[in-house]
Amino acid sequence: MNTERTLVLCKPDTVQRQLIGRVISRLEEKGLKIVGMKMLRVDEDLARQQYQEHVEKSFFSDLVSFITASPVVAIAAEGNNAVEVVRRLLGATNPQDAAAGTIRGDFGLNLTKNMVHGSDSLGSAKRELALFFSQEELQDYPLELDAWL
Ligand code: IDP
Ligand code: MG
Repeated sequence: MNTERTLVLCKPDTVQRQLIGRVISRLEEKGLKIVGMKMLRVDEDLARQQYQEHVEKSFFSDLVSFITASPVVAIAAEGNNAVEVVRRLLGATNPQDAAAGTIRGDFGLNLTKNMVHGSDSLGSAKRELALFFSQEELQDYPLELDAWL
């Protein structure tokens, strides 16, 4: 087992299109454990920190306008190789290229408004989780289905 935690964001388009539950279902169905979740408004400062690698890119201002335009839902997801597993669940960055069966492949067509974010490495995951969650906001608990039936 290589248990990891990663950050998933339901971006503003997911919130506006009322698809938050569909994204959460994909994570849960895969067997990932949700260990933190909150709705918040990303401000420009947080957007710059979250997307620091893209500040020089031509699309950066569009990206910041988009990500700050409406609340997002931040999710901390835990599981075996969670970072890579989540990236595969999300699909390619451009929803037009994303495979059917992935979230981006199934729900969108717009390169900027591509529904979801997932950390791209374990290092990014640690950095990004710390941007969105305090230690106290992340839960440690076992999944014990049988005990709850
Ligand atoms: P990722 O979300 O799959 O990791 P990144 O290359 O890190 O993709 O880009 C971050 C976000 O910036 C994307 O999810 C998308 O919302 C937006 N984006 C990426 N490339 C472009 C582009 O060429 N034009 C407009 N928006 C883009
Ligand atoms: Mg990225």
